[in-house]
Amino acid sequence: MRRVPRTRPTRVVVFSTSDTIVAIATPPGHGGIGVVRLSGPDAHAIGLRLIAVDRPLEPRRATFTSVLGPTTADGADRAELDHVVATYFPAPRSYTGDDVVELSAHGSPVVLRAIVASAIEGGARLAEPGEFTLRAFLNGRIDLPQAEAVADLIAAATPLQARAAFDQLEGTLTQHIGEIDRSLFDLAARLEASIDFPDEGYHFLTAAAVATELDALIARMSALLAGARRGRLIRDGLQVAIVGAPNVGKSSLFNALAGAARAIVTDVPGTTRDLVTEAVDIGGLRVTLVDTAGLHDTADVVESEGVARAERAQEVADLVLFVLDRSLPLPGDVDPDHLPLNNKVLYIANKADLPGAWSGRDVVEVSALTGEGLDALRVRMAAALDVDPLDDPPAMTNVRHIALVQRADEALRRARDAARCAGASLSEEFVLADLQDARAALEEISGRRAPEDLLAHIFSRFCIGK
Ligand SMILES: Nc1nc2c(ncn2[C@@H]2O[C@H](COP(=O)(O)OP(=O)(O)OP(=O)(O)O)[C@@H](O)[C@H]2O)c(=O)[nH]1
Ligand SMILES: [Mg+2]
Repeated sequence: MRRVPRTRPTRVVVFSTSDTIVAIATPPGHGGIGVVRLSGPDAHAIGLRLIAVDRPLEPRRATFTSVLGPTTADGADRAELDHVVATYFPAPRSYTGDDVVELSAHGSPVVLRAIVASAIEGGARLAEPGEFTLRAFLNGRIDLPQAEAVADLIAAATPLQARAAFDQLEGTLTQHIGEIDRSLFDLAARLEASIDFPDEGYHFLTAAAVATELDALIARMSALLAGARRGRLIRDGLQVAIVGAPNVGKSSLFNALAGAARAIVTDVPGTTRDLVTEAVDIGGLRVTLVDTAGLHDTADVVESEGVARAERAQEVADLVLFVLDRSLPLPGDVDPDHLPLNNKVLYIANKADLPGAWSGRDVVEVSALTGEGLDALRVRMAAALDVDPLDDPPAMTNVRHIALVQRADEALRRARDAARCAGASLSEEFVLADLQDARAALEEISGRRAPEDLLAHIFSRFCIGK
């Protein structure tokens, strides 16, 4: 058979809100409760068909009832599948902004799938990944950063990540961007008035006044960007590589920090040959620890590939834990008081439970075996990564937003510099063009001007039911 080349994407992105969608909203598997969510114009009608209730559901009231199986050919009474609590959220005051019905049954995949199947039989369509949240966006309930925050909140692995995501969901970033955008709109309107009424013989705005207003906006953007590095680390987490000579206890330290015997530990040098990773919470940050092969010259092909991988992991890491064995003399060329310090490396003197052969300034003494010094090490790691979990998370954490604010910031700086140099001969058109660039970037953040493929990309990160 001839294969027809695929021209359409495998997943159709739906930007319509005119049909009714259904999905299991709780995670796959067995649980105490499982929720099926219906959203769309027929949610209430389809929902009513599924349950043993013969009058309209009262808005926002939990109704205890039963969910019914499919109709049979002989017209016999439909069997009850489970008890459910049905709740109806009429538009627009629902999660999606559509009419929504939520059925909370016991968390049985069999029951939940049967409810979804009946809803589809009743006219609903299975929701695409992220489609409930997409509808909330399309219906204007939330903007794009808030929709992205839902995905971040669901995916959060540390309390700090969850807090940053929740702030964004609450609209912290939306508010900052909105205020800057409104000021830009206002300034652009006044500049346009200057262009439209040239006969008045004067500029509505002096170049100096424009520059001053732009300075204030640039300061606001700079404040947003100042927290961005920390924000990005909070959201995306970071990589910490554990490196050092063979047998110094890298894998033991890795296991101790991970709280599980993930990596193989033996007294044979060259035990670890591949990268082993594990996500841990260091001071509220999501850190991916990477255990590596001991760095040394070797003729063994497997080991030398391991060493090459270790070197690459060390290069890309946000922080390197360089492990030394404190119970053995250091190699002659290493002076423990003058280690090549930089803000990317922490030197660890491991095996502190054994008699020490040396000590050094700026090294963190630990015993991976007894756990001694590990808390201090975590504190040093958090400090080296320069992210204090006790501080409020910054408003911006997402590289997409950061890049767009940078673009807007550059456009405003161009406009400001033009206004500064212009004196009496201010060219409103030039300044306006830069202001429009800045506004376009800000509107791409909020989603007011987001292309469909961007939306598709963002919402495809969600799972079905979100
Ligand atoms: N006494 C003592 N022994 C330790 C400590 N940490 C590791 N060891 C021992 O040191 C040996 C090597 O430990 P590993 O964790 O496998 O060392 P590694 O650096 O991962 O070694 P390679 O993977 O071969 O490079 C094992 O026998 C461990 O039990 C420690 O803090 N104290
Ligand atoms: Mg190892």
